[in-house]
Parts: sequence; structure tokens; C-alpha cells
Amino acid sequence: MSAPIRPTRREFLHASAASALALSATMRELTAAPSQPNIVFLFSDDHSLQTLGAYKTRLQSFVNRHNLTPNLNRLAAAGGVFERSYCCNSLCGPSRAAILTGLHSHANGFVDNSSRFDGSQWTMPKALQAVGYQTAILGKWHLVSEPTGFDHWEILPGQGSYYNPDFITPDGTARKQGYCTDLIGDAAIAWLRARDTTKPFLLMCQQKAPHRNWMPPERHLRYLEDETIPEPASLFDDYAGRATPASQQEMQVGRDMTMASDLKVRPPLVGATGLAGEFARMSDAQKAAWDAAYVPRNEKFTAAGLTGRALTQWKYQAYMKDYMRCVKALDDNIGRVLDELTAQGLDDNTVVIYASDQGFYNGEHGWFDKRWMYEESLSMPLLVRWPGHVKPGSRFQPMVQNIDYAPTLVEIAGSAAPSDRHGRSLVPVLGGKTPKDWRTSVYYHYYEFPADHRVQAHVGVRTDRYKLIYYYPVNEWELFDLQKDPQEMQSVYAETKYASVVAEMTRELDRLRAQYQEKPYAIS
Ligand SMILES: [Ca+2]
Repeated sequence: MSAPIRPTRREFLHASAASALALSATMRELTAAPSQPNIVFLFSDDHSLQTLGAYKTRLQSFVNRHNLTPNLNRLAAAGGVFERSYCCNSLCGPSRAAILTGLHSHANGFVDNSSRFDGSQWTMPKALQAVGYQTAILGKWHLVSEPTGFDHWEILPGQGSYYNPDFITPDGTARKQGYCTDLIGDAAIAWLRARDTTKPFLLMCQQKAPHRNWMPPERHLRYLEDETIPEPASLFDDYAGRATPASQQEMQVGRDMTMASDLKVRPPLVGATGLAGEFARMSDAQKAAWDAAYVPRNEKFTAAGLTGRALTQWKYQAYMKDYMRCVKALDDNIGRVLDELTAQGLDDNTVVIYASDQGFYNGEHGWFDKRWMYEESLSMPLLVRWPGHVKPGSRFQPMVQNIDYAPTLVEIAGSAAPSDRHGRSLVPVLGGKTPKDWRTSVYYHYYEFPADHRVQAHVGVRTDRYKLIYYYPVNEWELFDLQKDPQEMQSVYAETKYASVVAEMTRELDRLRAQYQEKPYAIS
């Protein structure tokens, strides 16, 4: 008979220490982990609310009937949708700078796309690094200077390219074969798999799509091919009832889109010589797929000999189909990243945010592009999933801005942003407890004129019901009653019955300018 196996004292102590360590690890998970969740910031460029199925817009039923954004919809359903989410300056670079700093453009220094971001200032990723996060940014950066505050970065030069794009890393620039949206999705998944699993992380995955010139991937070239996208009521807006800047822009679908690049009405790509820009980067196989899709369409278009309104309507359809095809690929890759989080068991302890740098015109007012303080481009999609904090299916009504993101993410990480930030943490709002003194108006300032689209510089204030816009270089004003005129077709600035509203809104604009220590109006 063998003697019973008893642990020696040394073994017993070792086992006790191990279980104490295991217990303490468990305690750490219970206490530390919830205070430092991972953060995945999924971002895109120029994605309109109209083409995100979780938003109640004129295209919502079309978008959902054609399954355009199933993955964004599932993210929204598992978390919350911000219904009054705005940018502070509707342009790519300025929105990104506001997100990183929590400051309006005049204070962070990046006012238009000719600016260069000062990476030495306080930023949210640096604040997260300081409290133990590993940080990464992948995709579109667009702030000219090199990223700071990131342990890993792999960015597109400038706007980047849809096909076979270049990426810049600390080691230099290299071209990758493939479709940009998919390559950024691949990079996000690869980084999630290779990261240091002992640390909480911030992953900023920033797509170029669906930025102009809306080049779809091969697999979606025939998506919506036989469909008719509903037109907005204002596709043939005559700009009466607004200040003069609205009629002086150069961003009309019918007049200002380029046939070859924007609308893809061009000779076959295969065998073509002297191809420029994006088209020059495509492989023969990619060009052949495009020719198979666009050449027959273009032959029909040429044969039809369209002019006037019919030509604008054709351009609207062509534009919207390519735009939505790019959104479809964006959504595919949102799904891939969400699936990777699930596969790694990260869903419960990861905050997932989706936003785009600003909204976009899908033919409203006859336009494409952004820039204006009008609703379509002032608005930003904003979805947040945070298990245990955000009630699934929430629809948030408080007015929020991109300057709020940095204070929010820093608080999520268990720290606090400096008190001089213009934005405010959304954490209480996300928990369903909006502070009583939450803002009741948002401030806006757009600078870049004339640039590409001749949108006049302007400032403005939006409250729940009204919007006041001041085009200061030309000293013209607009006031919209959003309750009566949600499409902003008729300024009521000069109407006597709105005189008291004008006075009140002007005071509010002045108050916000003082609060944010805005600079005096620069009239060049
Ligand atoms: Ca943009």
C-alpha cells in the first residue's frame, strides 16, 4: 500500500501563493478591468446620416430594404444612436483635430485643410497612453504632421487612394495591393491579434470611404445597379430664400461633378494610355472589372443624349450608387472588426464607437460635399456600444459635438481631460443621466473659402429649434426655424415676427464666442 501523497510545506506555501495570485488577478479583473475598458473608434470620411440605416432620414427605408448597413445597424441596436450629433467645422482635417483635442478649430489651430496639426499639444491618445493604454491609428489621418500619442500608426498620405493605396508608417511609405477599405479592415484585425494583451487599448480605425471620388470595390460594382434611388425634394433647389452664399457655391451634382472621375463616364480603362491619379493605380484585372460594369452603362448614357433636368437626375443616380457601394464596403469592414472583437471575447469590456468626420449632401439642395452649417453636413453619425453602460436601443437626444469625444474617451479610460477643453464628457449621457446643465446650443465655424467649392466662411449657433448663421466676410445672416422648415429652404432672419428670436440667437452666438474665447472675425 502506498503512503498518501501529502504536499510538503514548501509545496503547500507555493500553491497558496499561486492561488492568492490567481485570486488577486481575478480581483484585478473585477475591479480594474471595468474602469479601463478597451476602446475601438471606428471612423469614416463623409458618411451621411441618410445612408446609415439606424438614422431616421429620407432614405432610411430604401437603405434598409437594400441592406446597405447591416453591421452598423447591429452596432446601433446593441448600443445607442445620438440623434443630435454635430461637428464644429464640417471638413475632414478640422473634425479630426477637434476629436483629438476636445477643442474648437481656432483653439487647436487646425482651421482648414491647409493647416498643419501641432502634435505637441494635449491630445486624447496621449492621455490614454499616460494611464496605461496601448494606442494605434490605422487609415486616414489627414493632419499633415506625423501622428503623436500612438504606439503604432499606419496612415494614408493625405486623402489616400481607393485602389492599391500607399501607407505611411514610421519606417517609410509602401504600396499595398487591394481595396483601401478592406486593407484598413485587414490592418485593424492584424493589430488586434498582435497587440499586447496585458494592456487596455485604443484602436482608431479610420476609413477613407466614402470620400469623393467614390470608387467602389470590384465586388460591389453592380450593387443597386437596377434600382432607382429616391431623389431629395430639393435636388433642383434655386437658393431663393437664403443669403447669397448658397447660390454662389460650386458643389452641384448637376453642374460641378466631373464626368471622368466623379461619374466614371469615360473610355474603357483597359488599354487606355495616360491614365491619371486613381485610375493609374489600378491593375489590369481591376480595370477589366470596372469596364465590365461601367462601359455598358456609359454606352446607354451616351445613346440617351440627356440634357437639363434629366441629365442631373442621371448624375444623381450615378453618384448615389457609387457612394452607396463605397458605404457597403465600409459596412462590410465594420462587420469584420466587430466579428474579430467577438472572436477574441472582447465584446463585454470594449467600448465601440462609430462616427464620421461630418455628414454629407446626397443631392439635398442639389449638392454633394459638406462644409455648410445646414443640417446634412453639420450632423455626424455617432453610435456607441458599451455593454453595462449604454442600454441597447438607446436614442440619445442631448446635443453633442465632436469636441466631446476626447473628454469622453479619457473619462472612459479612468482619467480626466484638462479643464480648459471646450468639449464635455458624454459618459453621464451614455449612462442615461444627462447633467441638468448640459448644453442647449452648439457653436460652429467654417473657414475654408474659396478652396474647392466656394463655400463662404461662416459661424453659427444651433439650438433645439433655431439656427442662426452669419457669413461674416459678406455680412449676411440667415435664421431657420427648424421646426417649421427642417429642410432649411427659407431664412426668416428678416421677418418681423422673428425679431425677438434673432436677438436671442445673436446673444447666444456672442455668448458662445466669448465662452470659447473665439478670435475676432477675420475678413480677408
Ligand atoms: Ca470628410
